[in-house]
Amino acid sequence: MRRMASRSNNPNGGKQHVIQEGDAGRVGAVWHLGRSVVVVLLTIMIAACKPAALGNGAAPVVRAKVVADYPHDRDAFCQGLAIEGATVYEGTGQYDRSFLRRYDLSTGKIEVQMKLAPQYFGEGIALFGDRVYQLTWKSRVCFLYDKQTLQYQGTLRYSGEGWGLAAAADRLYLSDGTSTIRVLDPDTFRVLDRIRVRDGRRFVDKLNELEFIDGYLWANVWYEDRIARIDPQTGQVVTWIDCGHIYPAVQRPSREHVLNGIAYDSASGRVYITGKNWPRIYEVEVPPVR
Ligand SMILES: [Ca+2]
Repeated sequence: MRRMASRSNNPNGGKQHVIQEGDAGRVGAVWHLGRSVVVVLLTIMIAACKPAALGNGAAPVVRAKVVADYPHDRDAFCQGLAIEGATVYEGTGQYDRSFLRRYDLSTGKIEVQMKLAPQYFGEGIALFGDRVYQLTWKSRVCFLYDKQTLQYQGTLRYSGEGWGLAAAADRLYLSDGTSTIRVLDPDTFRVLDRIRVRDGRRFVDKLNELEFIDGYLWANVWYEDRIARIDPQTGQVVTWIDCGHIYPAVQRPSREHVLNGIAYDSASGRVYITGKNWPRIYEVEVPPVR
């Protein structure tokens, strides 16, 4: 039995060895598992109970279903995603590596790309009118570009940090890593309102990339594989959308490569998601709000 570990092709021999021994299936062996294995089992049990821990008025969980997938640049540290028809707009982050680019959904071929000056860390983007808006993380400026040429058109200023941005018919929504979403006038960035996002009675923070879809605000949560579908009138999470199976964390080269892109093409009704340095953009179907 002890040789099972060496027969496996898992390069992480140490971890695999512990799991294999615990799987011996003999009652006597259980007493020799040791405290560390018990801790591991307890951790797994607690993790398995996590959705139930959302109880006490918490929103139900639904699962996103992948129906198609498209190329995504593995060097793109996605911070903002917007899609219209066959055209993708993506803003990326990191200092001296931040871009705004427009490319073809099917081929991934870049049509236009603008690089930010090295002192700017790009964040969320949104399409509004004939412009693209691009936030910066800590510089408190939002850059405006022409949607076709991506030529720079101007700058709007805001306080605090910029994380995600989404456009509705007459307003923009801005996240900043807290549980508060600011509602902004698209022309002036004047704050029209603030939404505190709650799941039951619990505030939900680390809200990141945003998209406004069918009257709801969708926000993925930093370092989590789930998307909150939020009622923008009340701030209540009405549904959690589980995306953990789409590009599982164990397949990612870095724990920084999190889900961080939501896009909605209102003409077709299609929803797309991707993440930081993910290999694909996924078109998903999600059950509607009941
Ligand atoms: Ca988006």
